[in-house]
Amino acid sequence: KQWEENQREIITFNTVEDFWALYNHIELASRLAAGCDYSLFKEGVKPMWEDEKNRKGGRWLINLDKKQRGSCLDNFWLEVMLCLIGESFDAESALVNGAVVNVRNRGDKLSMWLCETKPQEAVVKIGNTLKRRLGIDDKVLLGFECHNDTINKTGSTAKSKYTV
Ligand code: MGP
Repeated sequence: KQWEENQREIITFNTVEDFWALYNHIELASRLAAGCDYSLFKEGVKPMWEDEKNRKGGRWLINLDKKQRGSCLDNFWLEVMLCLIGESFDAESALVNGAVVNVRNRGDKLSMWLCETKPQEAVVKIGNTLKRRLGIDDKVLLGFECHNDTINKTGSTAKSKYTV
């Protein structure tokens, strides 16, 4: 199937209570089959590069190693979702469109999707907040990729526009 056909809308929620009702009802990311994703986006934004709100944007990417599925994946994904629904990025929250978790055998990935790749100061502030909220060690670098670079990448990784 085409990638887009495999994206299924599950639910729209407006309250924290409804978020927890959903969260308590669905599988943890770590229990999904390899190849599956969860996406959580603001209402009206499709979790794809082509969406008008994503087209000029990019993502902060967190690459996990295989061992971290058991130790970090579910906690990190919950914290990423709580950052989104709690609008934890202050004035920069308007830049944030959503987040994705990719469950992959070669290493799971989490990403926070932004509607713009500029201004640098705001994008970097979001990256730093994300890193701090997840308790990621300073020595571990997170990269921000423009979707255009991800779309056109030739190898397994796209170049990073910023790192924190
Ligand atoms: P992926 O699922 O984001 O990552 O993209 P994965 O599986 O780790 O693969 P890798 O390429 O990052 O190593 C896998 C493939 O899904 C992409 O190469 C695209 O073919 C397709 N795809 C992913 N996304 C996020 C999109 C999207 O937004 N739009 C379209 N059209 N295809 C996408």
